[in-house]
Amino acid sequence: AQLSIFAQSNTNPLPRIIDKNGRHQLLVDGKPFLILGGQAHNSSAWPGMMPNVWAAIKQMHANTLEVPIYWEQVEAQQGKFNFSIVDTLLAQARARKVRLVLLWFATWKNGSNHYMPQWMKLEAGKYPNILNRDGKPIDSPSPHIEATLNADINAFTKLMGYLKKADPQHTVIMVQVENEPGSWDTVRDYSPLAQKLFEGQVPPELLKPELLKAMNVNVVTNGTWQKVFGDRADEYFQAWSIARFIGKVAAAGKTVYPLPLYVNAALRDPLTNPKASSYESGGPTDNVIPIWKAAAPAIDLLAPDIYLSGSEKVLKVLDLYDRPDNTLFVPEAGFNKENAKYMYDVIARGGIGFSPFGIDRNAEDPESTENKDRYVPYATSYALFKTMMPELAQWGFEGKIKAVVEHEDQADQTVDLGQWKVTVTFGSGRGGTTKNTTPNGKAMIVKLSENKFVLIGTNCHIAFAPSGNQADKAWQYLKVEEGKYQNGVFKPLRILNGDETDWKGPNFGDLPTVLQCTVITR
Ligand code: N0T
Repeated sequence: AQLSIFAQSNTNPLPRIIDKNGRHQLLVDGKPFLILGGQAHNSSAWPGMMPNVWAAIKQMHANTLEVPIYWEQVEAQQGKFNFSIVDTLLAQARARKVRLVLLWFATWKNGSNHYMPQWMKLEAGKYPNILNRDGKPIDSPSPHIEATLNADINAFTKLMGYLKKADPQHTVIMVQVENEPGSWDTVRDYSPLAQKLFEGQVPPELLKPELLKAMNVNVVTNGTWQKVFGDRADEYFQAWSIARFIGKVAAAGKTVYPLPLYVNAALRDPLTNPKASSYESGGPTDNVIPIWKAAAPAIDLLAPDIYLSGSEKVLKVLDLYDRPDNTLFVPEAGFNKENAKYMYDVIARGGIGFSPFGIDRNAEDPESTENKDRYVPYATSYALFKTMMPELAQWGFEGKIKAVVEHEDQADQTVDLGQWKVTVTFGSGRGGTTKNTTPNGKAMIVKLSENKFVLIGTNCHIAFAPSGNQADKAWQYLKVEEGKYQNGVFKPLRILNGDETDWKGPNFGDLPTVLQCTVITR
């Protein structure tokens, strides 16, 4: 038996992302997977810090930990690698049946070089930072330096090679290459070396008509950055340069061990097309996704870090990163109770996962109201989703789910499902007479067949009305069952009726529940 277990784990297929009809799915061990994640704080990937991180993962019922690997730690001396932290993380994750997403904190961490090893920091001439328009040094590494690129490639390929050997069971399912790359405080590098490149020709990869059209740029066949891209030239040059660099690091790592790889973005306001001087320039912000795709084909997806607030902005961000050529994944979201609802929209879009940032803080004092407030909305959803993960992932992949999240105005929302119109009202009490104290209501409506639905939600009511060619008919619930999925089968606990369904439809409280219902016209 021992032998066959090992044999199986060694032949498990690699985690990968598949695409169909412009939608996406993450497969782990060949099966649909959702990352119900939590990210550790930046300085927590040290053995002495891990107990709190694991306690937080447990409290949250998360199935995946996102955790950094620090270049400065694994290659403290040039050319001498020590991956004992990887061993520690692998062993501890396996003991808890939790998967890992490793975050390669290397040349860029939030736009700076702070995770470069000391031997690099001490050789600023060899591994330089960039200069702003006035020639002043900026706390951000240059993407134009061969020595920096080669050093990062060397370290990253060593990490991927180590994983390939140490992790035949694929505890690590994905790797983030760098962290929020780009530059704060200058739109691009103005060093003489960069200036020369900037005055050169735009590379042919960016002169494709579809790409230029997608970026609202007049199609031209050649020219300088300034000529082709006008007042966005500085930012696009920075994006191309950084994406090229990271694309080469990713490609080298992938050749050694082809796990899915991604790059995360410090976002810009998605609604106002602000100037690049107001956000981190050169990272994969929504406006430069086509540049990143062309420059870094080894990167599987570009992922938004959600620190903006307001449902209009956040939902717009999810829409901008959910594309036929980009799988939606939210690797970081501010760890607050408002953000948990967006997970529903991510799943409905066929996104592959969600993770609040800085989870270990809830383990410091798990009983404090402040911490409970923050993590319970994630914990309750994760606990439920874990029981029906393959179903949720598959429904999302097939486009069967509509999600509704409560907006700040707390207004009712309707969803059109062809023969049925579904109205979601927010609040509690009979018919939702008591408004939610925060706009945290959320629902998923899964259309199993024309008249049969799965409903999942909190802090709302969900009601049906005949629509389309049956619009004038009367209707009723034939049956509403509350229950749970177990090994792919819905197991009813009870039939809901009377007060539990009569007042604007089934009533969802603070704890997410799963209902299966059939509706009829008459
Ligand atoms: C995030 C996190 C961590 C409109 C901040 C957010 C993490 C990094 N950066 O706690 O440092 O490693 O990825 C940047 C937030 C920008 C705010 C823009 C407001």
